[in-house]
Amino acid sequence: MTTAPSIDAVFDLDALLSSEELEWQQKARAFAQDRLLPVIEEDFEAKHFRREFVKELGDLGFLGMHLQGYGCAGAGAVSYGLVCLELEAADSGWRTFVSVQGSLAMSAIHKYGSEEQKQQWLPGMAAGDLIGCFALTEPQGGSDPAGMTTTARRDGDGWVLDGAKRWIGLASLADVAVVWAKVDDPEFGGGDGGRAVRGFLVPTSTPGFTATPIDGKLSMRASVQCDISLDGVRVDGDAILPGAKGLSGPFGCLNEARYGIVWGAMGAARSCLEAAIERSVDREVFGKPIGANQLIQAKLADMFLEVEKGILLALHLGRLKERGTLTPAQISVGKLNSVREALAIAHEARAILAGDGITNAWPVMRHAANLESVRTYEGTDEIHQLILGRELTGLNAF
Ligand code: TGC
Repeated sequence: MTTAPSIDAVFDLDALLSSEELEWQQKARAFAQDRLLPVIEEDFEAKHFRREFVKELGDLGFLGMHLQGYGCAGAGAVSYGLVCLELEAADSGWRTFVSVQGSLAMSAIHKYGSEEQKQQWLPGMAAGDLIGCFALTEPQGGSDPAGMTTTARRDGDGWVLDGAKRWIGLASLADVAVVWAKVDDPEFGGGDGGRAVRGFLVPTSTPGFTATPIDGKLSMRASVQCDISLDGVRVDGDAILPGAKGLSGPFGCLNEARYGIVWGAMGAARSCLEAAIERSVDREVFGKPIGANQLIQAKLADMFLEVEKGILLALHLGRLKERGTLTPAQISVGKLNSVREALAIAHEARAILAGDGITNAWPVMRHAANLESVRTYEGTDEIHQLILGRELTGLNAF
């Protein structure tokens, strides 16, 4: 816990939020402080994902909280963003869990599923009784989903899925996987490039479905990312998501997850800034606190500017989302800026903490390591630069 003055008091962002939004934020902040922070360093060290927290997150209403009906809270986009910010201030792994469950897996079912599919999966997922994962990225890379090689072959009334996915969050713990694959049947878009991409709801107990946690990660150690093997996985005909036709299906879910990152990364940044301020006040070198030096104050001021600008940008995007006008290019502005600035802040904070900054006595190195994953998933910096480049020039440079 910081003993330095709260940065919240300097720049009164609360004045821009409704009482309902502030309540969601306070609930998430309390969960982060009471449940996550006491154990997160130990879990990061031990590579341990605390499954029991999933139910608690469900009880708090955080899972699929921006969705309507089916046991979901139906909260606004800004409320959801604030929850992402507070969870990621503790650890990116827990914001990632909420994103994968709510923004990816549940959003896919909510946006594109049949009524039966929604009834079957969403209430249990909202409650934290069931876990979902989102299987899009493949071993050769995640930037070009149009090039996926996973296939879904028509087999009588059903489908048979074959292929491999990689970096799939929570897959080894999940009950259901939203698997994106290219279909062969022309009636479903087969043979038409990106339009042949369709989503399938695959219970993870289906024979031929195997999820293996990826070991050796130096980032996101308190959460689980997996390789998935799909080896002749047979599902019924009604496993296909009827409303997702082509790549716009998975991209529509990525928009949701990227939006959460815009907020979440600023939580990690805020945590790093708070650590840097605290240490600046209580560490004395040359007979005075290091924070009394102009060079340190200049760094803190610059870090503070980027945290506050990043949150204001997130808030602007959230208001656009609530109006229904938020575009993919605007989300790219936020994802690119938030993660880039959060990483820069983490690095600057690490330097201010000097040697202590590389230890787990402070959260900074853990945030920096986690943010390397956040920078890479849901569209790398370079992908978002190119999305913006295309927006600005009308020219496709992919
Ligand atoms: P493009 O030709 O631009 O578009 C193809 C179709 O998709 C539509 N579309 C979108 N729809 C909704 N939202 C968006 N953001 C969309 N972007 C494109 C587009 O309108 C078109 O629709 P239609 O109906 O005309 O066919 O496709 P492209 O192949 O040129 O796209 C290029 C690019 C680079 C923008 C795209 O491929 C991209 O965004 N790549 C990055 C993908 C990415 O973020 N991958 C990482 C995923 S992270 C992950 O899988 C792990 S989940 C987290 C976890 O489990 O922990």
